[in-house]
Amino acid sequence: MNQPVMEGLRLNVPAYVKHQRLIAWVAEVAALTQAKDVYWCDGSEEEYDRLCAQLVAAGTFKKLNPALRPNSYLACSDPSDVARVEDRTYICSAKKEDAGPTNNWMDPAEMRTLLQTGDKALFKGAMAGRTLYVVPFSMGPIGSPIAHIGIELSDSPYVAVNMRTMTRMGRAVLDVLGQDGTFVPCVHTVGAPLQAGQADVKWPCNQTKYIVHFPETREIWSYGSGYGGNALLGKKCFALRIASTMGRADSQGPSGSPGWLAEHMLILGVTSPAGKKYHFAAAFPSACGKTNFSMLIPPAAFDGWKVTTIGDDIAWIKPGTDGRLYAINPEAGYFGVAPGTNTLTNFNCMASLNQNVIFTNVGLTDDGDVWWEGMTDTPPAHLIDWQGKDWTPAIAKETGAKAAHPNARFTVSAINNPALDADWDNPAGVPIDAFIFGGRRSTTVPLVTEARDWVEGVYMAATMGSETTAAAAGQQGVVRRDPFAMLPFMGYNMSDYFQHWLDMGKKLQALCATSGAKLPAIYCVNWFRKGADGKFVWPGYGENMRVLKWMLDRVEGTGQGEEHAFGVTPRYQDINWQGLNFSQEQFNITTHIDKAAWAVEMGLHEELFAQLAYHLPAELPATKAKIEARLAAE
Ligand code: SAT
Ligand code: MN
Repeated sequence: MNQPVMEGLRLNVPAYVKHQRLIAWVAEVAALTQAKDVYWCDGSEEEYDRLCAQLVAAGTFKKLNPALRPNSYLACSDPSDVARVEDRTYICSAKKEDAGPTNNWMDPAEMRTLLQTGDKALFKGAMAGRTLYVVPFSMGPIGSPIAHIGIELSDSPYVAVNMRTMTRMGRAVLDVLGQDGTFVPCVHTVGAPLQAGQADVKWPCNQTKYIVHFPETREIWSYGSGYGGNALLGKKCFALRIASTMGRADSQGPSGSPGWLAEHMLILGVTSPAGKKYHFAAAFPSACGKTNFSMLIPPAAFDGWKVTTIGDDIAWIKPGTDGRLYAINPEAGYFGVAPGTNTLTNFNCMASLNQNVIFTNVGLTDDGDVWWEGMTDTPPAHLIDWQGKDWTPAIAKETGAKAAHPNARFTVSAINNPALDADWDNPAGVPIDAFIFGGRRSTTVPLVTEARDWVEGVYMAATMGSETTAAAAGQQGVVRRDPFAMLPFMGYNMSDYFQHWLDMGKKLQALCATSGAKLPAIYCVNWFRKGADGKFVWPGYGENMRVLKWMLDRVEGTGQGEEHAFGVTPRYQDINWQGLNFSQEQFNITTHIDKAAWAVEMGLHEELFAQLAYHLPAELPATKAKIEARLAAE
């Protein structure tokens, strides 16, 4: 039966859908949520245009001036729905300790009562009056052995069109799924049912929000938000939280597989003038410049060097039999932060945004284009801000009103990026030469430090701190520990994750011993140190190439540096300064190790380890003791 009919609701199953379990699940969710009808996304351009036109008619989208920004739209969200909600995000593993102390946890049975089965279950009737969109998507190239399929059932057409850009979405995915393929079920509702005759609002959502993961059954249920990582479930929910549990589970199975890693990392390629290609994977917390770093343009002094983008946010990393780690970008688009992006900070990104873009929460200029803080030196004389209010530079000065929300975003396909790497879509992935871990720290942490070995690198990543940003709801600018930049995205116990990294290191080392390959080097960076005047000392952006080059010299065994308590840092003369006026004194500010600040920092590492004591690998406190002994001796 391909067209089951439920009370007043046709499932509208296309003839090409052969997966009975999928159809039964769609029917079940449609019945639970009382969706008005069901629409199966085929992923075509025609469909995208139609859904966008529908969003324009509903007032969710404004079509931008086609002469200035062809085929592009602006969505402005409800002011309460502008970022990920970490305090509403749950890992509902059967055992609390498997979620660990860094995640919110609720007993899965209790959560299911709350969401699905209880008298007042939130999903009951949640899609009334709305269409349920079936969004089949592949994380990774369709049909690739490293890709995984998800199906998102959402009552948000905004989600459907964003998913088309951010993932490989549509009919081709269902073709691969066939009659019985495995998929991660993702259910999403904005939580705003419509009564008969009730008019819709431009951005439906609910004050109550739940972003829920059931790791054992690999399910995602998201309620109440239409925004970003809360609603585009392929991204943080699947590609990080669920995928991280999948990668570790693989290492525990009978196959003897070392498992794999799902990381909050950009992936970039660097090609030398001689044509030698290197790959970096770099983890930074949200809104700390991953997109900019992944699209970096080297300064003029690095003539002949080229940086290319494989991914800007997420990496799935698998060991090869040669002991090298191969990374793919599971996504197909960028959901990047708009404010601060301009032709100087990220030329390639600005070029990517010329057409076929969905902007969310930026300002609308009088000629029907977009603007955000930092886009141009001179702001437009007037615009409509992201909250629909008149905005002028004078108003901004007086009230502090922003044209764009600080977490305003663009959604754009990877293929728009002029710096896209030729291997970005290669199912085999790219071999990683070095990992970079970077927090946003105005003090304490030096510009760049190389770990002396894998364990020291894992220690650096595990103890990383960063000042909070607008990407998550809550207070900003507060330093918190953000291990591996994964704090909000870990799908299981953080200490077990540290162990997985350490175990992986050991297994890779054994493989490398046979193949002659080298383990990736590990670096810790901080672009964000401030001087006494409160300004950033390091110029960042394209100038980060100078730091990348030092890392490559180290990888090649030619780069020099100075050993200190935490690892190896370049001396002033070890970096190529050609074309940049950056004094030894400025450099010292970015690299200075303040003993008192580090005593405080080590206390914070201690606090983190106390919090993560359950299953904390012994190597980490042992590394800490070594660092402390070195600090005391210096
Ligand atoms: O909202 S998202 O999770 O997609 C973006 C981010 O916080 O990194
Ligand atoms: Mn991110």
